[in-house]
Amino acid sequence: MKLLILPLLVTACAAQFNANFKEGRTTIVHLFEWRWDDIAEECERYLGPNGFAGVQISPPNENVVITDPSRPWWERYQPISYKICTRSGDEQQFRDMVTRCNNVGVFVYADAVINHMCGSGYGKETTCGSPYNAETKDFPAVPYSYRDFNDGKCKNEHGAIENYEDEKEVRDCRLENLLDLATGKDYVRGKIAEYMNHLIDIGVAGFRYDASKHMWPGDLKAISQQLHNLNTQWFPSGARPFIYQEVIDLGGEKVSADQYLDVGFVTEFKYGVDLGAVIRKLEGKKMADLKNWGEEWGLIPHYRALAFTDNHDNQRGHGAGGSSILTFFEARSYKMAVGFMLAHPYGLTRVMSSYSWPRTFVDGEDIYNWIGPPMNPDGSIKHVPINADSTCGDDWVCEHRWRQIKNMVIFRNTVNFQPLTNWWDNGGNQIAFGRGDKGFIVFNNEEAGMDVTLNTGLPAGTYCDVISGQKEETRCTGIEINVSDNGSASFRISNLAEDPFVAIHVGAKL
Ligand code: QV4
Ligand code: CA
Repeated sequence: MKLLILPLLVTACAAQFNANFKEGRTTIVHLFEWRWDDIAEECERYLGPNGFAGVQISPPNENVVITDPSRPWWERYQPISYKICTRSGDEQQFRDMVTRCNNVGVFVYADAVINHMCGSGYGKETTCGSPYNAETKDFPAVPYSYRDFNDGKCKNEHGAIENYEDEKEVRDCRLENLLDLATGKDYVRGKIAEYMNHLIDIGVAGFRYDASKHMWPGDLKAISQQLHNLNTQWFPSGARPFIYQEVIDLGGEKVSADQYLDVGFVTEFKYGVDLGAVIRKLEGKKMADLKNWGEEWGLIPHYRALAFTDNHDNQRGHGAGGSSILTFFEARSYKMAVGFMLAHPYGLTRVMSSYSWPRTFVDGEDIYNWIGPPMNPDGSIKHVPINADSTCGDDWVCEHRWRQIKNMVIFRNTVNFQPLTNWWDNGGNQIAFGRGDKGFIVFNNEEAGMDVTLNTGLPAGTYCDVISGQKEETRCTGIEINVSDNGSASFRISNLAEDPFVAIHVGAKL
């Protein structure tokens, strides 16, 4: 009997770390601030056909309306209730999106803002008209009352987190003065689980737990255990919601990412900070140093890591990351960083899809980092127009539609489960590596040209470089690379190239 139980336990405990991706898919795209109807369209016309595994969506629950400044993106991180009712759409549009995305194998990961409700000092308007009173801590649409907040537990006189060295303060006081939910209370845990179960029953595959650093791991575990199995219309019976927790840990704080590893995956913020520094060549860092990229750089275990180059916070100076973070504003370097991330075996990858704003630094601070998504005069979020050349219109950046990034998502799918092989570097900023016998990538981040013959590990043949072009029917619209019988190939990459890196894989073999 004992023998029988062991395998069941193993599968049960491993289940919460399973992203539930469709076979052969690997990468989540964060369609930041997109409307539900546009996401449904994007799943069917682009994400499904190009092998994206999932979409992270902005918080779907009712939030406060902030008019000063005018509709900042961060108003969606100030919940009023758990009604599915925001500028992205209502519950019907949400259901339609989840169904249409699931039907094409692109699963939905919801941004769950469960540590807190709103801050104080904003007007009475909300995205769904629910009444609330931040001063008396009344949220009748949940309902929550003053009894459901941590103020009694917070030991400092202001009620807001001041000392990040005190792990009790970090969890039990208010982040940015946002009303801190008593996630230790059964009633509050029950309301949060009820909200997430509503989303799970609609078809959602998992959650980003927002501000996890500010909740006790035990509370998160207790809440997660109350979650339903996934909807069997799209997922195998017994499938568990995938959890990835936002914990900003660049080291040196009492609260660290490893305290959360048995609850679920954890966002690895060091990834974008360190990779950005290498590609920007800060403090003498060079790409050859990436030979041991991963846990040896102090990153969390790869089998629990949500890897990303930038996110909606640190692309605009919020949260952690600082000046080394690469974003779409530094497009050439950004594509190299995203290309490296998608080629390297470390972690579960998420790519950012942004909207642009007039970034303006005054005394080192971007004074427009609050600007929200493209907006109509009535305050609604604009639809995402798709241009004839498949880029997005208005201020939507759509990095996920950039040929180099989309093709590297396909590269990652093609080389999935293959080890890192055939590492080569010139001791400086020229590197190359393969993924078994499925793919190979070469970077030239030097100020000089590159002309080398390398062992790719790939079968002989002619390959299309998926960075300078792509395979369309039987032809290559970019550079062709000939791999000889012994697996070697020559790579010539000018340092003046539009994108100074080359990637080939067996799916792009002519
Ligand atoms: C400030 C002061 C308060 C004061 C208040 C008066 O801090 O003391 O009482 O003004 O109005 C917004 C404002 C902020 C304001 C706060 C409360 O920017 O100035 O407080 O509202 O009114 C996003 C933004 C925040 C924003 C928040 C809520 O980044 O600026 O605060 O939404 O609208 C840490 C955490 C990490 C967090 C990161 C940003 O460990 O978890 O900070 N990241 C996540 C999300 C992030 C979001 C939150 C958490 C909060 O990724 O987008 O913050 O849900 O590192
Ligand atoms: Ca808290």
